[in-house]
Amino acid sequence: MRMNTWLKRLAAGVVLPGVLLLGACSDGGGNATKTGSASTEGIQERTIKAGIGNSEKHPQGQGMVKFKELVEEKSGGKMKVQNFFDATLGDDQKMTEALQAGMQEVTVPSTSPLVGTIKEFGIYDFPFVFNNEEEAYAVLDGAVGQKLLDKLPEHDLVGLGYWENGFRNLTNSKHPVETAADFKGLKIRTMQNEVHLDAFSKLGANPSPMAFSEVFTALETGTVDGQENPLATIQTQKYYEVQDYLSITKHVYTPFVFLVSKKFWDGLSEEEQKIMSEAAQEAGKYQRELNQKENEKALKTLKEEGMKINEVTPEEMEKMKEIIQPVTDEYAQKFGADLVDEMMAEVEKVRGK
Ligand code: TK8
Repeated sequence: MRMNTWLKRLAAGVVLPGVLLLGACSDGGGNATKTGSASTEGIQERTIKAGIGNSEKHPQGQGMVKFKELVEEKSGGKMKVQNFFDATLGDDQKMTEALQAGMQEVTVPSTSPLVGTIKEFGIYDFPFVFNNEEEAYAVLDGAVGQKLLDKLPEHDLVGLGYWENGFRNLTNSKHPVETAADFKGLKIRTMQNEVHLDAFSKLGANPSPMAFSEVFTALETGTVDGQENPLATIQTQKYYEVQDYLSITKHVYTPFVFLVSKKFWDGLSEEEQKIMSEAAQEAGKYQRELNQKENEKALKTLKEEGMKINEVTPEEMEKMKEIIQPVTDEYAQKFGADLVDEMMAEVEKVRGK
């Protein structure tokens, strides 16, 4: 009997380094899928509740479907992701609070409504900073983006990278917006974000902040005349049913940030954290590519749906930018001039290439 127990202990002692070694080997091999299934020792049965505001059809929804597939595959089916779309768990702010409280595990909000928690995220809300996605990626995936993600843990959140919401365009029920003067008097729904509010006020519009899930009804009932979002959202939310005019303003690029509840994260093994992190990044890469494609397609669909679409000339965009500049300058001071300079230097680097 005694001998037997000793043997077992010995065996356990021998097996342990073996498992560690196996883990180390597959890490070095860089094959993420194998890492997950080769050593499921450090992986427990878990259910991850993940929610977003957009629909499953939206590129963000498709990104979540991909995230689910990847987590389940990498964990050998032990970690399950339960996706909730269309703000059924609440809007961006509410879901972020649920993560902080440990009631929900994952959400991927726009960064804009996070400014109430971490003001520096507002640097992404400055209008007309990025000319294209590549410039945005350089900032988000570089040192500046990481600095902001590093601020999340002290607010009970962990950030695993940025996904893409994209360039926002204006829709409204009144008239085409071709010049800065055309904003005058338009009641526009904005996200819950001061930079957006002040920028639209400066242009002469009448902005009001509102949670995403309330937008369609507000447009339909005429509580507001217009809203602004990337084309894929205008399509999947069917805003074209209640909005006649689409103006390609591309006035701001907004990212999504992949958030995990810190309470949940801290209870994960290193292996499980790695699975989550790799899945978020791989799904993010897929989501960005899909988003660009879908935005292009959406323009055609929105035209077919009968929206009257107008471009805004670079000259007019420049004028809009000038009008908004005092707002940008004011908030640059609030968020940290050094941080803003660092962001702009990153953009300049891409432009110089
Ligand atoms: C979805 C939102 C949305 C955003 C907005 O939860 O609120 O207008 O663009 O996509 O994050």
